[in-house]
Amino acid sequence: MKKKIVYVGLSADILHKGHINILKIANKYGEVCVGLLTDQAIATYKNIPYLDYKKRKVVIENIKYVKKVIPQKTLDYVENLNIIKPDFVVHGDDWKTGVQKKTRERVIKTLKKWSGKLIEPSYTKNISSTSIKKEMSNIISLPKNRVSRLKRLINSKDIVRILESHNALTGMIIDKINVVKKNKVFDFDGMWSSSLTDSATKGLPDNSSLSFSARISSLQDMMDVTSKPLVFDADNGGQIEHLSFLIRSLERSGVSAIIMEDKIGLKKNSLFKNQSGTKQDNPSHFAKKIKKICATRQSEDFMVIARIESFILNKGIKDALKRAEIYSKAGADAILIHSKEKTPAQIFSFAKEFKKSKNFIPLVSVPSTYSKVYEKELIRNGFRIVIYANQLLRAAYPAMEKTAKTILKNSRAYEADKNIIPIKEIINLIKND
Ligand code: SPV
Ligand code: MG
Repeated sequence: MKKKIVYVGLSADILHKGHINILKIANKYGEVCVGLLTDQAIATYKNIPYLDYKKRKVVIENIKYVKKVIPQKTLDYVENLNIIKPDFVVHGDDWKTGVQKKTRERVIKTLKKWSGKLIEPSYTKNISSTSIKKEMSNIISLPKNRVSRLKRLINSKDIVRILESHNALTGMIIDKINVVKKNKVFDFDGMWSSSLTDSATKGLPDNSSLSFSARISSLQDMMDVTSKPLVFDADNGGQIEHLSFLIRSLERSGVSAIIMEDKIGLKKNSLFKNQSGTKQDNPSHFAKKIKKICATRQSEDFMVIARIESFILNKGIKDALKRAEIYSKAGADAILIHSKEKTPAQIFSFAKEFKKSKNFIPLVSVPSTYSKVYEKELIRNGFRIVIYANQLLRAAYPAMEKTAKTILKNSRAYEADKNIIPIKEIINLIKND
C-alpha cells in the first residue's frame, strides 16, 4: 500500500525537543516531508534566522523521522500543499492564535479539497525559544558573526531598516523595540553611526573634527550592549593611505558596512543649504578608495557603500549615473544616492535609469528632507536599505531642553516629573546580570 504523506512546515532555526516531538508524531502517520521556510519567508513575519537555509536544511534532513525537505517560500502553506497533496499536516496547537492564525485556516481549507487532515499535537511547554535566543544573541554579537548579518538581511528582506544611534542607550532601543502591525512584527535591522549626531553629541560640528578613533570608541559602547549590525558613516573615508587601518578597526569591532561619500576638502554636512566651497572627488580617485577597501577587508561580507553627492552639489542625474557606473565597477556593494530635496522624485528618477544598467547594485536612501516617503515606495523604486539618519538625537534634544527649562521656570523638579520616566524605570532599564 502506498505510504501516506505527512507535511510539516518548519523554520527550525533553534531546534529543540518540541520540534523533535512534532516530527516523531508526524512520522507515525506516514512519510514526513518538511517544508522548510526560506530566510525570505521567515523575514516576512519575524527576524531572519540565525542559521541560513542551507545550514538548517542539513540538520533537518538528517533527522531520522524526516523523509525529505523542500523549501517553503512563503509563510502560507497553500502553494506547497497543492503540489504535495499530503494526507496529513502536523503542527503544534500553538498556532491557533497569533501571527499564524490565518495561515492555519488556509491550511484547513486547502486540505479539505482532497480530504486531508490537520493533526495538532499540544505544544511542548517550558521550552522557551526566547531564552535560547537570548543566549544565541550573545553568540551572534561576536564581531565575526555580526559583520555578515547585514548582507544576509539584504538578501532576505524587501528593505533593511536602519536607525541612527549615538550612544549605548540608543543602540539598546534599536536592538529591542518592535511594533506589531497586521500580525507582523516590525523592528529595526541595525544601527547607523552618523557623523552628524556622533559629533553633535560631543559638542562638535559635523566637519570631521571628531577623529575616527573617537568615532570607533563611541561605536564600541553600542556594540558592547547590542547584537544588530552597524553601518558606519565614514565621511569621505579620509586619506587613501589610511583606509586600511580604518577598515581593520571597523571589522574588528564587528561593523557590517562603511558608507563613504565622494566629497573632498573640508567636510560640510550635506544638508547645509550653502555648499559653496564643497567639491566632489574625481570619480576615478574615489574608485581607487573603493578598490582599496575591497582589497583590505578580511570578510567579503563587510560591505562598502559608495555615497554619491552629485544631487547635493546640484550636478544633476547624468553626473550621478556616471559615478554610479564607475563605483559599481570598482567593487562597491551598494550605492547611497543622497538628496536634500523635499520629495524623492530626484532619487527615484536616478533609480529608474540606474536599474537599466548591467552594473546595477542595491540602492540606499536617507529620507531626512523627504521624510514623507513610505518604505513601500522606496521598495517599489529599487531601494534595499533605508537609513533614518538623525531622528533619535532630534527627539532627545528638545525633550531634554524642555525639562531643563521646566525646572528653571518652577524652581523645582516636580513639574518636570509628568514628562519624564520614573526613576524606578530607568533603574530597571539596565539589567544587572
Ligand atoms: C549623517 O547622518 O551624518 C549623514 C547623513 O552623513 S547627512 O546628515 O544627510 O549628511
Ligand atoms: Mg555624515
